[in-house]
Amino acid sequence: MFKNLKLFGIAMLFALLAAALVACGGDNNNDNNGNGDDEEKTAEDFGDDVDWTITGIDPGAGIMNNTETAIDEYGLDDWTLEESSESAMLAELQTAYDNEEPIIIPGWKPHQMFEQFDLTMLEDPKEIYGGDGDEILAIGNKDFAETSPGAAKVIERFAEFYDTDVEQDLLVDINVEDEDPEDVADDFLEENDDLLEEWTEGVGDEYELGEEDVTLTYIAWAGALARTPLLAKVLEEAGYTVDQSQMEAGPAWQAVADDPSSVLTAAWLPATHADYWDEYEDDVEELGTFVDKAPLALTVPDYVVEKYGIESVEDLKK
Ligand code: PBE
Repeated sequence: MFKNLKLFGIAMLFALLAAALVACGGDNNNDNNGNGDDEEKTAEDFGDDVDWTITGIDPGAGIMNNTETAIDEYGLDDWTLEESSESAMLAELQTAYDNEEPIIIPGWKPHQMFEQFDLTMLEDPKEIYGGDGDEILAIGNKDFAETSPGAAKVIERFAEFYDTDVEQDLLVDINVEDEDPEDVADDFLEENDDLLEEWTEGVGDEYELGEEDVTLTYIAWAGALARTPLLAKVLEEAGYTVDQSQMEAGPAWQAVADDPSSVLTAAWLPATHADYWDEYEDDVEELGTFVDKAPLALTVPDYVVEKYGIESVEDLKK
């Protein structure tokens, strides 16, 4: 009996040892090979899995500056923000999403990416990205309204009508249905000739045309690529010759500050373009608000939230 007990004790010891080994082995599995897919991963695993890299866009974008600020303010010392362009970022997002691979990007609405993918905007308790969202504005040179009063009136009316839903529809037609932005604008105006009439009413009459050459300055971001050609056509219908001029964000703000015939169609205020506003506010003025609440945030696919348990920018800290 005693002997049996002793044997039992030894067996128990082995069993415990074995259990301990399995536990260690389990951990290793999770870290080192792909077998841990079903297991809960941590925010730190997420950092490792994306090489501590945020896939960014063009360096002039305000959301890039704000992301650098977020890295500082949330103490994300291990993270780097990679610069590229919106289209390159979207291509990477598409590939990651197709393969259910982790990725983190600066995101904003309205944007077709929220139509194409299931995405989560991470919480930003410090409101580095401006809380509820920015306004998307038409900003003209400070002399624009005096130089081309009719155009200023058209822009004001157009912007008053325009909103998130209108933009989201244009974005989907262009980027999901793959339609040409000029055709999308033509179709819109064909279907809404009553609006066109409203927007151009009294222009050249009650509201003088003034200087007839107008430059719409924009940046190659999806929303601007959708709304600028539409506004250009409306202004042409009102009697203007419109030049659409694509630039990087910094030069775009500068061009509008310098040129009385110029209007920026992609100003995000008060948060995202705060630096540009501080620099140029004396030389420009608001002509209208296209979208009154456009939120921005670091953004991940929903499967990242589920797999790594990340919900807030704070969770990215090592
Ligand atoms: N964006 C799109 C811009 C504003 C519009 C968010 C990339 C920016 O960050 O400046």
